[in-house]
Amino acid sequence: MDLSIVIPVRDERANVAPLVAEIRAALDAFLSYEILYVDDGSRDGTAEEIRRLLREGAPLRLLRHASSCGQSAAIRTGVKRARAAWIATLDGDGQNDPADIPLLWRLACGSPPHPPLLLTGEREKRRDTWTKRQASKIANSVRRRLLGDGTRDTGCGLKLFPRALFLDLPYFDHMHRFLPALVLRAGGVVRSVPVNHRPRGEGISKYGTFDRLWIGIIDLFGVMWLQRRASFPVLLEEETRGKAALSCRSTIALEP
Ligand SMILES: Nc1nc2c(ncn2[C@@H]2O[C@H](COP(=O)(O)OP(=O)(O)O)[C@@H](O)[C@H]2O)c(=O)[nH]1
Ligand SMILES: [Mg+2]
Repeated sequence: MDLSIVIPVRDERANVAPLVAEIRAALDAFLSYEILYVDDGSRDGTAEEIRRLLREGAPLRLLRHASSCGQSAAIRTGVKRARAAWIATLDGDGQNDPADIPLLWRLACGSPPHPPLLLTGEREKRRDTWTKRQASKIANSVRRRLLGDGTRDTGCGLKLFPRALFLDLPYFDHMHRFLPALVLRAGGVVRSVPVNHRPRGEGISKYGTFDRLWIGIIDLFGVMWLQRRASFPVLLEEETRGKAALSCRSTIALEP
């Protein structure tokens, strides 16, 4: 299998079938993949809808949290259970366009395995309310300046990365919005790719403007602290019994 597509959802029942149809249309002839829906305590019948599609033979897996633990937790659950070495994440409300995945996949395939690569979507034309766009603009520019992660838009749900890279990153609530800084900290490289953005399908946003802003400030200081405390040794050698000596590099070590 080439790719695991991880979709965190809370109360997105009406958006599941259209998104799955779009993913199939974009990827069926292109690569082998699975779709992991991570349902995070939905109360609107999202899980039932995923089960219905599963019964119809869609290439789906359903993972459910016992109660709502947040978007980052859902992404991590999906990545942990994924079967492919590469992960794509997508929002479950239809704002990301699955037709962008082949482009990201081609870029990933054309890149060397080291240093590991995070491809992150950059929403060129945001299809959100004016307030959300302004709040996001301010948050993105403060974050970029303080973290120096060179990424204009970290909030896009569409990303592609190696599973092993993600699992090596420090985990905390809302960490999915700091992936570029965390990947750079781990010695990886980050490339932003312009992608399509669309209005939300059905339902309402799960985030207010200000709840994310306040917690985002705390997270920002947390990530700055992590950046200052980073230390990744380059593994030069591993000697075992006998004379076999292996010289290799840690998969995500910084070049000296
Ligand atoms: N698993 C999980 N997913 C969430 C949660 N909050 C939001 N999401 C999902 O994350 C994606 C982005 O959320 P959304 O409400 O569209 O945020 P917005 O696009 O910034 O308004 C959607 O797929 C949501 O279903 C949550 O608490 N848990
Ligand atoms: Mg959305």
